[in-house]
Amino acid sequence: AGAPPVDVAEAEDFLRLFHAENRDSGSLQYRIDRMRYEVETVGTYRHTEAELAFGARVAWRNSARCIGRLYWKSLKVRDLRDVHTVADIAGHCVQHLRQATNGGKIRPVISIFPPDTPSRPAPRIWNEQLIRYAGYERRDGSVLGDPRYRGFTAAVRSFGWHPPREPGAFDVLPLVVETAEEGAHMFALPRDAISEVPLRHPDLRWFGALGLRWHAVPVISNMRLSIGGVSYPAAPFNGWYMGTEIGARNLADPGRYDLLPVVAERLGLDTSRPDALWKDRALVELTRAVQHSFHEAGVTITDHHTESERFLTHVRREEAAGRKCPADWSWIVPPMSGGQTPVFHRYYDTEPQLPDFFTDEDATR
Ligand code: HEM
Ligand code: NRG
Repeated sequence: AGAPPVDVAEAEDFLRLFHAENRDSGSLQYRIDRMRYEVETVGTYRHTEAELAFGARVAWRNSARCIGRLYWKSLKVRDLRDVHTVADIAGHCVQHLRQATNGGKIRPVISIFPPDTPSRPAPRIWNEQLIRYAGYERRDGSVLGDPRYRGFTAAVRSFGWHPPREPGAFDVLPLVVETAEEGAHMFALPRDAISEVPLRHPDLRWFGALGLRWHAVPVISNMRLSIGGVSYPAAPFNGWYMGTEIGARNLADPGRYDLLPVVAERLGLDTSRPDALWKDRALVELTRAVQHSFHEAGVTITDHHTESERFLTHVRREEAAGRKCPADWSWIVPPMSGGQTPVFHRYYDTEPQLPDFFTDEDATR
């Protein structure tokens, strides 16, 4: 079924915001009247290109969990509202990867596919990110690869996806794109659209032999972009990584690659007592390896000290512009050395603002 009719009050709030921040955009009253007429007749309205780009940038600006918002105005917006077939959508996701990767000098990009409307439901991308690694559950319950994606991996396998002949810890999963007209279809990403960084440590020679790697660009593809009452469920976006996301979470969390015991052992640490802080020491070396390797590979990455400073600059700028900046402390504070970053030592506005990104239930669940 299609979407419920657009909430006119929310649409009006958005158009007022757009006009307040874009003084040269013509008559507000005329725009509101036209929107109302469209919603009355077809239950939705079409954003202008300028409204769409502004809406996406402001959704980033309002993302309370994002520490990287200083550069919200620089988001490159791809208007793909007229792309409807699963094959074309998948093709544009591949193009997104190439444009965003940009040979390592990563550009923040969002690709906006058709919205949910009463007459036509929006396409959906099942993947949480365009590039993610398979997790293969073994008979004994242990997992090869990323345990976070063992459910998704099982789902695409039952759909007919075959893992490589020799399954590994970093096998890129296929894309799954679904439309009402065509159903769900699977697409392998071309190898040359996937940029990855092999991980080495600046001083520990043995580190490279662990065979670790990570993909260069995080493209979140399962969040719904909401602009002025219109929902865009397929709107993959990316910035670049902060090293802790990979080194202190993806590779370290017990429910993910769980590598701290491995690294600590190679470091020769006493892992028998928590108060020896072996986890903390392993975390630092793992995250140093991430920062170092991305840097050496010429792939944009930031660190939690730099990004915390930038974020507070962003908060100050927003205040100077007379706006509230919603922020969720528990997501903004980095997962290591929190107290050493300035974002730790204060509170934030928590009142959500629109437009924003939302996480809906996985299409696979
Ligand atoms: C979350 C950094 C760009 C929207 C985050 C997180 C970090 C981060 C560290 C927390 C992730 C976690 O703990 O799992 C950055 C950096 C960027 C960037 C360094 C570089 C430019 C963007 C862009 C958008 C965006 C371009 C959207 C247009 C979000 C959203 C979340 C988030 C919606 C919350 C994700 C969730 O709920 O799972 N970001 N970000 N970010 N970011 Fe950014
Ligand atoms: N922690 C996730 C990515 C979440 C968003 N982080 C960003 N977003 N940097 C991970 O893959 O580790 N971004 O748009 O750049």
